[in-house]
Formats: sequence, C-alpha cells, structure tokens
Amino acid sequence: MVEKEIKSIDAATNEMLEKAAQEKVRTVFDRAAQMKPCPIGGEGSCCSNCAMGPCRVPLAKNKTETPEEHALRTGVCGATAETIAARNFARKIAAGTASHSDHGRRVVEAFKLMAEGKTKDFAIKDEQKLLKLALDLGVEIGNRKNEEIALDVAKVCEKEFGKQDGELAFIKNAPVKRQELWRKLGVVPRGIDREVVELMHRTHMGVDQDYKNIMLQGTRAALADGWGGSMIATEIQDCMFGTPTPTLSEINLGVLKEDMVNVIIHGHEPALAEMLAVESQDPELIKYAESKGAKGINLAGMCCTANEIMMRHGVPIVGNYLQQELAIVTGAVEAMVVDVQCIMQGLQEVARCFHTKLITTDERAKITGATHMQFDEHNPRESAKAIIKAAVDNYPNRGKNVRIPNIKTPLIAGFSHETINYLLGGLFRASYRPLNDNIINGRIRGLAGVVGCNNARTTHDGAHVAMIKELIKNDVLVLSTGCGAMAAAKAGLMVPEAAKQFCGPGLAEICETVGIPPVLHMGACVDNSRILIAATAVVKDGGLGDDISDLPAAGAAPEWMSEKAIAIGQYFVASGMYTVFGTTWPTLGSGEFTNHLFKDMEEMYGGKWDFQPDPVQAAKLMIEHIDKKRKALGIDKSRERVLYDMAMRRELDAV
Ligand code: NFS
Repeated sequence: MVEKEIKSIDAATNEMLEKAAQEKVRTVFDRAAQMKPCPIGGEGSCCSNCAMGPCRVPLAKNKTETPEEHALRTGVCGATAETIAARNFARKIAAGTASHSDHGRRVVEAFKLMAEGKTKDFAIKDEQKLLKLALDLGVEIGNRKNEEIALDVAKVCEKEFGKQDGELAFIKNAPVKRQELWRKLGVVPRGIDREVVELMHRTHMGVDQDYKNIMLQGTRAALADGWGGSMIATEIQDCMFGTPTPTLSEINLGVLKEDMVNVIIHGHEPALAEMLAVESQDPELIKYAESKGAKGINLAGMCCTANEIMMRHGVPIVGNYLQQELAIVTGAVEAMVVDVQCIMQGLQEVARCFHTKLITTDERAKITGATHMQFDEHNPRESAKAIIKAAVDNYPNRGKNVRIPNIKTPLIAGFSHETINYLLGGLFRASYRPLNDNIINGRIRGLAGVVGCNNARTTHDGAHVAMIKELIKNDVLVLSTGCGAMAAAKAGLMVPEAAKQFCGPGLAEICETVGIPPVLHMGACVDNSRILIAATAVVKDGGLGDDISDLPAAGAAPEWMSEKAIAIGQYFVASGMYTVFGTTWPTLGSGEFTNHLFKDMEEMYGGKWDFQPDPVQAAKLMIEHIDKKRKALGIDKSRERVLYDMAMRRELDAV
C-alpha cells in the first residue's frame, strides 16, 4: 500500500477537513489514521470461518520455504493458505453480488407494483427500452398495454433471482463466443440467489478446499452480478425512471446552498431519490420552507444514488464516498437521507455535532441513533413529502457555524449505451461504427473502464484522477461510473473542453468532433453493466475481434474498498477484461492463489486481475495491455502512423 501524503486532492474536501479539526469533529480520515489495518487480514490470511480459529497463516517470511514447510503452514482444520485466501476472496464476491442483486430485486418489486397499478407515483418512462427488454426476455408484445408487458417483464426478472437451473437470461447479451466459453467452463449462472448461496456454502468450514474450484463458483456468482442482478437493476431503472441522456450538472460541496433547506440523498437505490427530486419542486413544500425563513429546498445527491438522479434529473452531486461526513461538517445540511450501501455509521456521530437529521429509510439498513422514516413503495410520494417536511422543520435549528466551500465543477453525464450509440451514429443509423473505425485507425488507442470507490487508506480522488489523466493523454477513451466518475468530474474531466487540455491529439480530435468529454460518465456502480453492454456492442460492430477479450480495452478500480468492487472486478475478468486494482490486494498471503488470479485467469478467460498501487504505473499497464491487443488484431501499424502524424503536427506547431 502506498503511504498517503495528503488526505485529498480536492480543495473542498481539505477545507472541510480543516473545519472538522477546528470543531473537533472526528471523521473517517481521523479514524483511518488511528486504526492501522490488520496486516494478516489485509492479505487474506486470516480464517474466521469456524470457532477453532481465527487461524492466521501469513505469508512465509522465509522466501525459500520448502513444500513440506508450506504444507505445515495451515489452519487448525488443515486449510492451506491457498484455501483460506480463496475462501476470503470468494466471500467478498458473494457479498458484492448479493448487494447489487438485492438492489436489483427491490427495483423489480417497485416495477411490478407500478405495472399492477399498486403505486400510482411511478410510470414507464422509456417505452422503447421496455419493448426491447420484452423482446430479449421472450415476453409477448402484440397489442398489449405497456403495463401488461411490464408486468410480465417484472415476473421474468423476478424469477431470475430464484431460478434453480438453466441459464440467466441476460447471459445472451454477451458475445456468442464468450457464452460458449462460460458454458465450457461450467460458470454460467443458473439463478442469482442460488449462486450466492452455493458460494457461501462452498466456503464454509470443511467444504470446497481446492482454490481453483472455489474460484469457479466465485466466477459464477460474479457473473450473476454483472450479467444478472446489476444488469437487471440498470435495465428496469431505465424503463421506469428513463434511460439517461447527456445532462449538465454540478458537483462538489459547493452545490449546497446557504439560504436554502439542504436535503442530501445518499445510498444506492433510486426509487426514493426519484420522488425526492419531484417533491423538492413541490410549490407547497417550497412555500412551507419559505415560512421557516429559507429561500427554497435544495436537493443534492451523495455516492451512487447521486449518479442515478443526476443522470436523469440533473440534480447536483455533493460528493463521493469520502465526502459524506464532510457534507454534514458544512453545518448546512438539514437532512441526510440514506437507504443502503456505502453509508458510514460514523455519519451519526458527525450529525450529532450539528443540527443535521440522519434519516434511514430502508428496514434493511437502520443506524443506532438515527431517525427511521420507512420508505413506502406503495406510496412513494407521501414518503418523500414527509422526509422533506422533516428537513424543513429542522431548518430553524441550523447553528451559526455554517461554512460551505465555494467550490463546484460543471460536468456532463448520462452516457448510457443507447446514448453513445445515438451520439455516434445518429437517430436513424445508431451504431458504434465511428468508435470502432477510430479505434482501428488509431485515433483512439483503446477503451478503459475506471470505476469504483474511494478508500481512506489512499489520497482521496488522487489515484482516480492521476490514472485517468495518464490514460486520456495516451488517447485512451475512459468510461467511468461510481465514485471514480465523481472524482473525474471534480477534476474538470467531464466537460468537452477537457479534451483539448488533457488528451492526446487523436482522442482530442474525436471528442471535439462528436462534442463529448474524454471521460464518459455511465452512471452508478450497478451501471457497470452498461460497460459490459458497450464492450459487447463494440465487438458486434465488427473489426475488433469476436470477443470482449480481443478488444484493446482494460478496467481498473484504483481506490477500491468495498466487496462490491471485488465482485465487479471478477465479472470484468471473466468477461475477458484485463483489470487492475490499486490501494491493497486481499490475497497476497497466498502466492499460488494470487498467481491463479493474475496468470491462470488469462488462460481461462482472456482477462485477468492485476495489482498496482501506483496509479500512473497502473495506467501504463493498461496501455501495455491495450497495445498488446492492438498488435494481436493487426492494427498496431495504423497507430504508429498516427503517432508519426502527431510528431509532424508538433513540428508544424513549432514553426
Ligand atoms: Ni461502487 Fe464503492 Fe459505493 Fe458507489 Fe462509491 S464506494 S463499489 S462507487 S458509492 S458503490
């Protein structure tokens, strides 16, 4: 792990950290400084799966360990370092898959209520997408009403979770060659819940004790996330809330308003956020806010929920994962409304130091000390109204110590697969052709997905921004989601003007011609499924091989921290993508298992894991991989020609 020198590269974050220190408010940054990570757990060498342990099998200090010595280094039950590291890694995949998929399930439930007419506040916003989904899922369209079609779509999706055999429906969205490979290896998921349950079973004490076999099921569960739970979440959300299109908005703590009631929606599932976006505009509630002395109601988003409502409504983003407590430190937040995932318990302690009300809304995620206001999916509008009213009522309690950093950055987001298709090909000839052509001719060197969290063990946003800058400088078009996308946006990389300032000449030219930023914001973490779909669309458009593993493309999560990131990484790898993580690597306690992930996987899937905490070095590894793929495709020469053009152009510029 790289020792971090500064806490954040973001000025607004640093300003609020100073305020927190002055006011003696303890945040994640202080807790991280105080709590040293456990080195044995950190490398995946601690097994607490039974009560004979926890057993620790740290990496041998002695590099010349003999096989006999190695065999003696086991847990009480005899589990080897390999088994222990693989179990721990696989359990992260199970938890990550469960999180994304339980989110997907909730969305399907709301969609079903809508289709049955049991909730009047949601509707079908993207009819085209609904019909496409119906076709994909074998649901009859005919002359039926949209609601009838939607109900059948909901029922098919619902079954995907509990299916016991067969194959997940969206597996068919992958390139044919990839599907065949998965079938050959026996990793096609049957049902989402089944794969998670089986993985938990197989990693229980005394079950699967062959790391390669454990990882086959790990892969199956991860695929059930990327091509299952996450993809269902994205597709159904698009149907019900609209498929994102390019939207201009703003990001950073400076989007909070001193003279308004500030409501932050934080978490992941967009149903409540959608309603809050509508209700925060309600004239009666605004009047109510005015009666309390405020100028209005300012809704802003935090973490992945922020991505969801910003892409669909232009609602501004307050910040990413490591900024959640700092938003409260401004002293200007009346309510922090949370649902599930990436919500720090530390929020409640910070909220206690101010007037902020921390409101939990989901029965699956309560926080001791917080106020619980259950979100009722049958009556979403009423739930949203009640929450906003509670926030307004809290406005008069605001203290004197308000300071909002005067820092915010514009961004354009909303690059769904459909939007990219349209932007490149136009409404009637929507296609990825221009993208493929420009990859083939070398103006665009390749594609990179830079995604994932922030991590308090490394400089906030630092690795994301350094990596992305290195990539776009080298003509790699970046697709981004989650906290990574927010880091890029804050650094000014999500506006078309960034192309000229930060990109290599080939990528700059494309961005300027099409009018897009060099870093395309594709949404929240579940929307990594959009990256899979985009990669498949590139394959299908032709000229760049016949599988995702043939593409000059790579993935990365340079500041990862959550188990969801491991699930995402594993489905990227199993989909054929070279994937490099930063910060720390959780299997280093077993050289053999790490080798399995870093080497064997490439033979199996054409994609593999890698670990490189230095973000610029990691970007270089990604570029090396991209160049390797260009060479295999026989398009490396065209790239050389472009480089030659570049040199000529520089010479011309110098004259
Ligand atoms: Ni995804 Fe990481 Fe959380 Fe979103 Fe941010 S921390 S794995 S990016 S908010 S899920």
